[in-house]
Amino acid sequence: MENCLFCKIIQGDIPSAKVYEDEYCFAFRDINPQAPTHILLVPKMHVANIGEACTLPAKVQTALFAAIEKIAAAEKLENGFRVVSNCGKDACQSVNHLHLHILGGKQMSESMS
Ligand code: DGP
Repeated sequence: MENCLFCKIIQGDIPSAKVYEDEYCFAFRDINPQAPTHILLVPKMHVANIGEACTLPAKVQTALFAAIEKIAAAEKLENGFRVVSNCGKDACQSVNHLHLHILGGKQMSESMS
């Protein structure tokens, strides 16, 4: 997708701190971390947000969930982690390419809003 920040990161046109890549997914450290570990996991195929995730091929959906598990293990998040995906204006989504925030490395609050 032209003019998509995360498509440019996936293609390597914009540098990032990559932590994981496979045929369908790419993951990199958030530029503005909100936890000791804060990773963005994205599908290489462009969709705007999690509200459109069902349009991704099943193999891509499966790869995303498998990647969460691999990244959590690689980052040693054995005490737990949180996965967040902001969707649309009310959720303050700022980049319109589906991304899953993987947050961990500290005790988080029970509040999610
Ligand atoms: P959201 O607000 O849910 O759309 O999250 C977008 C995230 O993307 C936000 O936490 C900051 C991160 N971000 C924005 N621009 C860049 C960038 O150029 N590089 C990296 N690594 N992260 C970025």
